[in-house]
Amino acid sequence: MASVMGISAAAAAENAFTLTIKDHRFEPAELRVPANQPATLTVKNLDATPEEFESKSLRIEKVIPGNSEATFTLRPLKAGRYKFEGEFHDNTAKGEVIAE
Ligand SMILES: [Cu+2]
Repeated sequence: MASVMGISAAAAAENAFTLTIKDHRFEPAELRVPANQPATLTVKNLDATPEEFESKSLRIEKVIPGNSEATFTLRPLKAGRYKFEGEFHDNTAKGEVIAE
């Protein structure tokens, strides 16, 4: 993404992040986003089986069918760590959004 920062609609549009699910693991497992800015997060499930992307701290819970994707709006996050997991494979599918 571009290095333009600042709280504006343009910045929000540029704060777009992607996670993939493959073999029931997230890549990257740690996703760094700028604190205090809105962002969008697209989760691409590359596995053939569905996964439920779930994060209490991010207030997201959604089933993503196999070989599909979903896009979420992240509210502006205070600096910190926000865990997420794939509820259907929570022994392997874990990660954190790190707002900084
Ligand atoms: Cu759930």
